[in-house]
Amino acid sequence: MFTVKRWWKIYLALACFYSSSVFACSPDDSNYVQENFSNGAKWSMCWEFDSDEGIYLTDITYTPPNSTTPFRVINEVILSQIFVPYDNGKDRFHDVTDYDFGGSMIEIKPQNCKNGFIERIDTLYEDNLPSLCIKTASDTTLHDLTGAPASSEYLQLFSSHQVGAYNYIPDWRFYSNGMIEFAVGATGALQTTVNINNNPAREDRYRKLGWKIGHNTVGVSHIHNYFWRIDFAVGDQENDDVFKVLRYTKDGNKTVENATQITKEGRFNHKESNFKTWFVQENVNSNKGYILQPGDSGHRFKGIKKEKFTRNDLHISRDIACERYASHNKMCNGKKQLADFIQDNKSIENRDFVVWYNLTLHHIPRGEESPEMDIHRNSFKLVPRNLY
Ligand SMILES: [Cu+2]
Repeated sequence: MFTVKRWWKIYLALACFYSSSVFACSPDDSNYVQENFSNGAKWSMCWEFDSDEGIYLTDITYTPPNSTTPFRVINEVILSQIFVPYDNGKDRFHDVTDYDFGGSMIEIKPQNCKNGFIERIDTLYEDNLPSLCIKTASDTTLHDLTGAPASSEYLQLFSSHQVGAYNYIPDWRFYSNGMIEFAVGATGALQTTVNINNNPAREDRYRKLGWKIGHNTVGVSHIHNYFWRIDFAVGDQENDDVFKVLRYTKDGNKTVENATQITKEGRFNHKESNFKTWFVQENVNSNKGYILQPGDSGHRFKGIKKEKFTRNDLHISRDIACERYASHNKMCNGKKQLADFIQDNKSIENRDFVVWYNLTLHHIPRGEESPEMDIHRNSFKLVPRNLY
């Protein structure tokens, strides 16, 4: 067993260190979270609430084991859209911007947040709603070199959003080894089901669009596209971060790394054949940074003509505040979707940039998911490199 010291609010001398002009989020703030782990590492951040995206996180820093210096990683990360087009071609939901994703937060009960703390939030419809669980957990399946049991601890923040029949669970995890995992789980009930009225022709038609989940019902297949907007600030300064594409290519019997620095806004795709991944580096002279390790990337949904924001796995753009949502973005000089934010000739060198990453899940309903659905969870990881 491990003991994790929990410091929700710290009013110590450290405050002046953290609350310098660089850090907008201070230990004095009621939305400040800090977790100290048994290996000596720490994570700290602030959470915020918005009626569209719900919970988002700012000022995320990691202090490696055996260090007393917090290393800044991310200025702000938000869930910037959940786009759910159905295989019937008609239903196309933009859940974050169009369905009050933040306002649809529901109460988290203590049994869902064991060993944790539930923050109360004023949503559009309810004041003081206990709806953000902040807790620590541990992966105890690890073993060390000698085979002795070991564990990896993590800080977890999650909320639950009732959107139609679905419950979406944005889940943010920060591990004691410096790794980050961003995820969305989906549970609740299937949204679109069709009664086939014992009509064989109708059954035939709908079976092609989904799966028979009951005597007289077909669940319509659909895609969950999750988008995150990550404003990195690796190592304090946000304007000197460097973005690189890492490719691992064959050189005879060997596999060698090829790193290419990206200097302009752009669109990128994951490619399994060369283990392609991405690296956000502290600055040109530093080897410290975070690798974006793709998750659930076996398939990509490409939408119809007007859904250009679905065409790529990752985008980079300058950090422009009103460019916030991957689709149905409002009031931003006519820029309505991610594809509008990217201009190939715009330099990101020595500028603050944001990374947009998205995942696709083709959800084919099963009888086992009715009337209640197991959680399906999609995630990706940010993995530290050369931090300690
Ligand atoms: Cu689904």
